[in-house]
Amino acid sequence: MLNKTKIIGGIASLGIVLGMGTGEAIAQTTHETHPTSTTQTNQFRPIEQPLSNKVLVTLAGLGLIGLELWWFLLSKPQSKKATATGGIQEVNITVDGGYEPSRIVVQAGPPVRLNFHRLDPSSCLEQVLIPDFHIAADLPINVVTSVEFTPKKAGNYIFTCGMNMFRGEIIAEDQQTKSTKESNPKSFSSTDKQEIIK
Ligand SMILES: [Cu+2]
Repeated sequence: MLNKTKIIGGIASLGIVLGMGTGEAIAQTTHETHPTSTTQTNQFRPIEQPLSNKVLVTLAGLGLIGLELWWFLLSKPQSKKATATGGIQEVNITVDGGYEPSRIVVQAGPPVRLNFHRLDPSSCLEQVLIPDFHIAADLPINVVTSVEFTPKKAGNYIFTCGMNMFRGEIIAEDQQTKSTKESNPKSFSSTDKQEIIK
């Protein structure tokens, strides 16, 4: 009895081993003829990709890295020049996930009015601070809030949200350096001089 079961067991195990062997052989032969059927037998078989695909993926990756570098290191925020209306230099700023524009160019001397239009519901942007002019203004949502100050000296002034997470820059340029750049000092006539004195 014992011998019989041993023999039967031995035959059975041999059969399993043989079956596995032939099964693999069949899988290998089918691999050669039908490459798509191998995914069922071996899940983690490396898939051979053509060189063009490898090059394409590499280039796409490098392109994305380049885009990130440009975004964080080279892209400059949009700057906008203030428009003078009635002696006041005015700029409209949209507050939505930051400040747009975030770089404002004004002339040193005349007063400046910044019209903040807040669209962003996040509490982060509910306040705007301009420390150099001692301004801390609340910005209600969907409303234009005007802030006025006078940059007497040329320079860069920062404005931020209440938590100093978003920021913008006010660049006050000197009027004198600007006017000498625009007009040629050699061609000054007497009438030009009179206009400057005025
Ligand atoms: Cu904030």
